Amino acid sequence: MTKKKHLTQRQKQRIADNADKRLRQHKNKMVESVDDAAFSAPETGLIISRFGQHADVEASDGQIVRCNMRRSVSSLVTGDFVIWRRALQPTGSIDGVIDAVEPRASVLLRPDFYDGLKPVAANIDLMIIVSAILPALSLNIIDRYLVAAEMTAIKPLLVINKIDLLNTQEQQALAEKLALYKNLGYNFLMVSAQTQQDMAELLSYIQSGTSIFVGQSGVGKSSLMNSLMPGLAVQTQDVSANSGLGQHTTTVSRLYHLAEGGNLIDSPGIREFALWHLSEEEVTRGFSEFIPWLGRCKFRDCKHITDPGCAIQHAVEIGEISTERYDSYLKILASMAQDKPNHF
Ligand SMILES: Nc1nc2c(ncn2[C@@H]2O[C@H](COP(=O)(O)OP(=O)(O)O)[C@@H](O)[C@H]2O)c(=O)[nH]1
Ligand SMILES: [Mg+2]
Ligand SMILES: [Zn+2]
Repeated sequence: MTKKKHLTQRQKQRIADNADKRLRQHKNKMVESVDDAAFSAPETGLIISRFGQHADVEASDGQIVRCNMRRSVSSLVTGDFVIWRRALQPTGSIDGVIDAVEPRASVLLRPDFYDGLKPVAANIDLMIIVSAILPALSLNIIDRYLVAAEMTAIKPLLVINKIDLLNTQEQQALAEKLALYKNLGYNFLMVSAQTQQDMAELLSYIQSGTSIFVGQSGVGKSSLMNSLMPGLAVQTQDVSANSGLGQHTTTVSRLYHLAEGGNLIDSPGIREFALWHLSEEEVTRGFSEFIPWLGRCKFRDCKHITDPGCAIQHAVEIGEISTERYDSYLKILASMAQDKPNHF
């Protein structure tokens, strides 16, 4: 008896649910048809910037139209290619709707301490990792960014800024130190945003495709961007006045076209990112020269630290992997264990 009653209740619930669903579908259809009458035919566009539920879409004719996003569009960032439609009667405020996002060739994710992994920019071809003579040049920080680049499959370019602070001899010594990266297949440039040294060469990398600057606060990313796009006037800051800590910029990402060709994405949120979200294995694979040695260690769960029969340690001993890069790897592993929030 109780069983029968239970079933009846469930059936009732199901009928009610179905009626609800039909009503929702009908309503959605009505919304769609109203929308269809208000908007022109679908076209492709490029996301210049996103603000909450709105985004600026660049049409193929270069016009920028602020659009609403359909609820089905769950993730949308600067650099995304979208299918969108213009309002037939533009009002000058929100004049289009974004229906769908095209598959991304690449996406840059930022590990957010509270929200987990968040996409910040899409379809990036080149990650320009900026370091500087001042604050002190750290190869370990370069290696961290390289690991992140390897994980995104976005091509990295190493840029050392403020080269004006070194004399010719010091510049030569630095170039020798950095030859290590060239041997690993990473290009590097030594530039000065201040004296314009080798800025033309940097421009040649940026002139095609879409690039993004990453690097610690104070290395000169804004200065480099201003030097490449003189009309832009990105705010620069004094290293002395800025400890680089506790700064929470909420500025949105934005895509700029260079007069000489190519796009630059300015994304304050991604400039200094951590590696919390990566596993130890991913960090290991982020050192591209380690990869041929992986799987050759004596123990399958080798940590490549003190384990006997470790192929990575062997490669370091015979000079196939540089001591600097191996030490840097150990340092990253150690710091990850320390910095990682509990939920990553
Ligand atoms: N000597 C020298 N200083 C520079 C150069 N580029 C930037 N700076 C200085 O470095 C500081 C930080 O620059 P900024 O562009 O704000 O760095 P960001 O935090 O990476 O965007 C500023 O005081 C700049 O004037 C350079 O090429 N040479
Ligand atoms: Mg800046
Ligand atoms: Zn090993």
